[in-house]
Amino acid sequence: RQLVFATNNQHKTNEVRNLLSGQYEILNLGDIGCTTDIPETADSFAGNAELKSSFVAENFKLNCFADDSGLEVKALNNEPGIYSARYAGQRGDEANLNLVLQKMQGITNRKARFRTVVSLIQNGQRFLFEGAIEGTIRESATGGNGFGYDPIFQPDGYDRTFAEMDMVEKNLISHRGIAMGKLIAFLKAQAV
Ligand code: ITT
Repeated sequence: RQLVFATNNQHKTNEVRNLLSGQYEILNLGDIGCTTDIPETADSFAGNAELKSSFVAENFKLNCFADDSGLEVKALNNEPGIYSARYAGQRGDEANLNLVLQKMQGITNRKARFRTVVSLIQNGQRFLFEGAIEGTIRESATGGNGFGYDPIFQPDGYDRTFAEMDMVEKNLISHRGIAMGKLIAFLKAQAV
């Protein structure tokens, strides 16, 4: 069975493929020949996730799901939030995480959370699934796995960053893992 994941992000694709391996073949935007950079102009994760999934549903006539996600840092008024992918002005994980580290210099409240909202469009109907994980922002980056802000995010209850975990361990606790778990449960409940 195939499921279309409306993303250009190869890291997200890999994480979701790992979660759904054996159950679904995941096709991302590249796999369905969608070369458009879908505009993300909404003011929330849910709104942007719906823009991405709607674009594919309308233009490709396919059921699909999309993920909009990001890092919310308490002391930075929940920035970078929906601007996570381009916080430092353009795409680039290193520049983005360095900007967070720079803004957090001297700040003792290091609380942060990762959030994901998944939008599913199924036969014209829309569904949302959310996941979040609480943690703290490290003083410096550590670890080589994952992507984005993983090297500076330490989930509560762990002494390692997401970038020091392998994909399976991160997926078990991450915002995306939680949201995808809800999507999978929803799809399973339908498959009677
Ligand atoms: P698509 O829109 O094509 O799915 P994107 O990278 O543009 O890919 P978003 O608009 O949802 O995705 O931006 C999410 C950004 O938030 C992402 O580029 C990372 O910088 C950050 N992010 C999201 N999930 C993350 C994770 O699990 N680990 C680290 N950083 C993450």
